[in-house]
Amino acid sequence: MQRIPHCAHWGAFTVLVDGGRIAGIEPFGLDPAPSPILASVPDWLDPSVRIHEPMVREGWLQGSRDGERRKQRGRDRFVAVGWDEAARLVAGEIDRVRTTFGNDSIFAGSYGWGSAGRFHNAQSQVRRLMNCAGGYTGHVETYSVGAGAVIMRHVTGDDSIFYGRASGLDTVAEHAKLLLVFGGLSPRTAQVEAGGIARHALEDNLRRIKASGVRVVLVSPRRDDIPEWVDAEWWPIAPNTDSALLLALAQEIVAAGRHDRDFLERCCSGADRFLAYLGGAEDGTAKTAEWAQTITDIPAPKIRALAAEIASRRTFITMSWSLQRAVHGEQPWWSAVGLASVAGHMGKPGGGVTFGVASVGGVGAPQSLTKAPALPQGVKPNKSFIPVARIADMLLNPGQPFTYDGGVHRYPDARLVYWAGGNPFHHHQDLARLERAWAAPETIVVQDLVWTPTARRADIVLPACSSLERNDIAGTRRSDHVFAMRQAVQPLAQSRSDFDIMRDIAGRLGVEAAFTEGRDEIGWLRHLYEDSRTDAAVRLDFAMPPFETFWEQGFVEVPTRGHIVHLAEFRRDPEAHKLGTESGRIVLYSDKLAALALPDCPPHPAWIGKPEGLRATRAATYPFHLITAQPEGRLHSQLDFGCTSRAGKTAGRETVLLNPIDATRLGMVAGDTALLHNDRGRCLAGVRITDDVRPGVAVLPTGAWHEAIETADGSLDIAGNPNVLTLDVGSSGFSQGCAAHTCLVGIVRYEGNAPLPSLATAGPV
Ligand SMILES: Nc1nc2c(c(=O)[nH]1)N[C@H]1C(S)=C(S)[C@@H](COP(=O)(O)OP(=O)(O)OC[C@H]3O[C@@H](n4cnc5c(=O)[nH]c(N)nc54)[C@H](O)[C@@H]3O)O[C@H]1N2
Ligand SMILES: Nc1nc2c(c(=O)[nH]1)N[C@H]1C(S)=C(S)[C@@H](COP(=O)(O)OP(=O)(O)OC[C@H]3O[C@@H](n4cnc5c(=O)[nH]c(N)nc54)[C@H](O)[C@@H]3O)O[C@H]1N2
Ligand SMILES: [Mo]
Repeated sequence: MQRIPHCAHWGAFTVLVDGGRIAGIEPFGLDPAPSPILASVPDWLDPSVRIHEPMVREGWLQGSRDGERRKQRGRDRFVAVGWDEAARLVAGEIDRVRTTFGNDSIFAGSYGWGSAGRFHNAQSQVRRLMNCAGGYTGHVETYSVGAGAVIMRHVTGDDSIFYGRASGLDTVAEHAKLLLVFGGLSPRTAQVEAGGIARHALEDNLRRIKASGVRVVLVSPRRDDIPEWVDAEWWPIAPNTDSALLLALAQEIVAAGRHDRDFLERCCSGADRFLAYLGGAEDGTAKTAEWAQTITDIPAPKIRALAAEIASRRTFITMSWSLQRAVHGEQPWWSAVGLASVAGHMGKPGGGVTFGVASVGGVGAPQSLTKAPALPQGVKPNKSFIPVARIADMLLNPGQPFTYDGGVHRYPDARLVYWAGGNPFHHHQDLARLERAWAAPETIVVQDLVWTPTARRADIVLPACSSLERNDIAGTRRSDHVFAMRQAVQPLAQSRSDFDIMRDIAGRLGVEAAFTEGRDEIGWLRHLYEDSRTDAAVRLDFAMPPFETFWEQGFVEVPTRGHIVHLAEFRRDPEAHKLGTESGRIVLYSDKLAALALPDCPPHPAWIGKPEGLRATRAATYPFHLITAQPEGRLHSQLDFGCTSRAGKTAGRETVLLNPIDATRLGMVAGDTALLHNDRGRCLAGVRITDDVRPGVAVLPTGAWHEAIETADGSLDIAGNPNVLTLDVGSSGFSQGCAAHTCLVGIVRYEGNAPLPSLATAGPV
């Protein structure tokens, strides 16, 4: 029996290999709470879902770039062509498009999580190749934190408050009296970290917080967003209305004369304008507790009492990334900074705001001080980009202007799309719209392990092998270990590693030497590791072992920075520690935003009504607010066919959570099939009934492999992918982030006889 060290986004583990086959998986010994998803890892090798050989769509081969034939994507047959022909075709398309239309016409943003391996990281590999080949259109920002990231760089100056370098949970148990949780602190999401995680520490931290008697209030449409044993008080807020609650808490503190005048004066800019807005100077409405009650469903007396508590006790606010994945997603985050500034908690131990604690496992956990291994993507020779979630907009509107972060830019005319390691036909909103947009490019290349809905809609499909079938290295700034990901088994069928695929294409474009820099796989791993090791030695005087030792033992621990008190130095001396904002201070009113005069992103934190929400007129037709949370038993759409993902399904389809009151009203019982619908699409889901979800809210996790059938009433997704229902608009004209959580649907009991999705009937059991 061989023991092979390896790592996934949900944790490190040892693969037990016997006679070339996987006999078992053992979680990393130091992990106090290993992720259950580890059990699904061997399912990557299931041949029934894998792409075995390079394939080309028949209609593309026959008609190449013919407009009508492009609409056949997803319906045509595929023809096996072998690697030589596939690589020749792909290199030929890259060369044709760059020569005829210019490199801007190659879209290779290629968003997606791929595997934990930092070398074979598919999107880095694609971009490195494209940079060698003259450039490409890429993307900026992420689906995770589109709106929040853009606004926070203007409010607190950088990424630290939302990417893990702000105050963590470790400071809460020691110093805080009140913990306000907006969204959640859930082991469900914390089990994952991009690039792997050594120790899942959330539950240990929560136990400490509970033991030290910190009062915890959970503001969320779901009670199960925090473990039950934490005994949090649950405030079942109407989704997308948190900024109204936060503004009212701030206003009540101001009205009681208990705001921290010194902090607002010394450390913030524009506080007077913000406070004037709270008091009603702008629109005649003071943002009182009574005002917020009508928007949030939270009773006014509770809001006023909480405001008094915040003013008198050290309060830590955590806010999930989810809250900003919405229309006007800037506002809940900016309002939280506004509240914590008014209360004067920013920069105090156990006080202030951190975004994304437990959204991924590494935020709120100790941060690595070393340079995490990463494949250099090279220098991008051209500037063309889109905000990541504007993909369908780009394809539908070539040459048209869009706004982003205060600038005006133009969408390129994308003729070639190259996607590796991502699954837009799970991750993007309003999939029917994406489907229409998808007919625009002349050629679409998809490089993946498995026949995802995106691979099925490609012209050229390149089979990558899984991380288990190659060597790689894992590690991130949000973890305290670097892990070896050693090859456990041989690549399945004709699949190749991402690097081998790219190297072949690079060779045909005449840029192999620049692409590989003369290194092979192990040469690169050694190089990336040595890069981190040298950095640790020079900068930190920390000795990481030589590559051979690391590779043999499978992991190395790196030094971390614990107990961060974010903005502490700034608070002490704001002049000496200026923030990277327009004023050098925390921005509560932005002159930059005022000059832009955007209708959907005002110059201070504000409540703005939403196009879809429980109070919107549209709710008369579509009465349920749909929350598309991250799935418990898988990572996005990865391993949807795996055992832990399947365990969460209901009779083969994704499970929707409904409150008992709603279920009774709809005449539904557990195990029924629900039809979720709106004017964008329809999908089926199996019903689970729980009072952990507030009335009026339905929760359908993301990631079920989109599978549509045509019915008399139009297209119907039979797997339960919620993105046939979600709204594809930018969070605002400022940030252009993903707004998936702003979505209303109707729900009825499904009486038809739609088939089960293919994954329910094939694959491993
Ligand atoms: N409605 C709604 N939609 C959402 C969200 C939401 O909250 N609500 N959340 C959004 C967020 S935050 C995110 S991050 C996105 C996630 O969206 P994605 O990152 O696109 O989702 P994944 O399923 O992780 O896609 C990764 C793909 O990489 C493939 N893969 C795995 N390993 C390898 C490899 O080694 N090589 C190659 N070439 N491929 C590999 C997998 O098979 C899979 O198809 O979804 C977004 N979509
Ligand atoms: N198991 C698992 N873990 C994951 C992932 C995965 O696919 N699977 N994906 C990872 C990725 S890429 C990301 S970006 C993170 C995302 O991390 P998050 O964005 O934090 O995760 P979500 O599950 O989208 O949302 C968390 C909770 O926020 C609550 N919520 C939603 N809308 C609102 C609102 O308007 N107000 C309030 N108060 N609460 C709201 C919902 O009840 C939801 O359960 O998760 C990561 N972790
Ligand atoms: Mo994400």
